Amino acid sequence: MRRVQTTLLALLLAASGAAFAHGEEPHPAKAPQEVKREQKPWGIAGHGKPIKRTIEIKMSDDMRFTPDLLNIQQGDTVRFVIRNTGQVMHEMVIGTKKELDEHAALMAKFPGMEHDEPYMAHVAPGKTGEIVWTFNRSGDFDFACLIAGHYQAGMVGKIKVAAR
Ligand SMILES: [Cu+2]
Repeated sequence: MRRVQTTLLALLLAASGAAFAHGEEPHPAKAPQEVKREQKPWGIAGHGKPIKRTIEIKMSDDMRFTPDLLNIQQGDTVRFVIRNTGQVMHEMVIGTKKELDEHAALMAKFPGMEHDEPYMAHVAPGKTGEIVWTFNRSGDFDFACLIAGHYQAGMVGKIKVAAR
């Protein structure tokens, strides 16, 4: 068992190419998946933290999020339950407008580009996805569907994080 874990770890490290000093970081008690805990201007991955709110978001083929304006208190960890009620793929990506603009431009150029980060969820038609995110910084942020054409069609929402 121990050897299997060591081998897995070695494989993961080789795959990610991550610099890793053993013992640098405590292992999380519970990791449903490998989650990058990188501080972003719009917050940090919230997995493992107590959920303060659950917000349901609907994504539809008229290129709308419902609701598309969210008011959140700084420090809150939010679970987004994101339902795709349409017939085509949609996604929810949280970020600053600048970052989403840049990302959308890339997606328009490379429509098949695959990406995965803890602040995004790609949801197939009829399915539900989830994001758990801690809004530890105040400010005005956006969320968007960056699938080529969707962002350009206005598939964007606003998140206002009020300072505590
Ligand atoms: Cu979309």
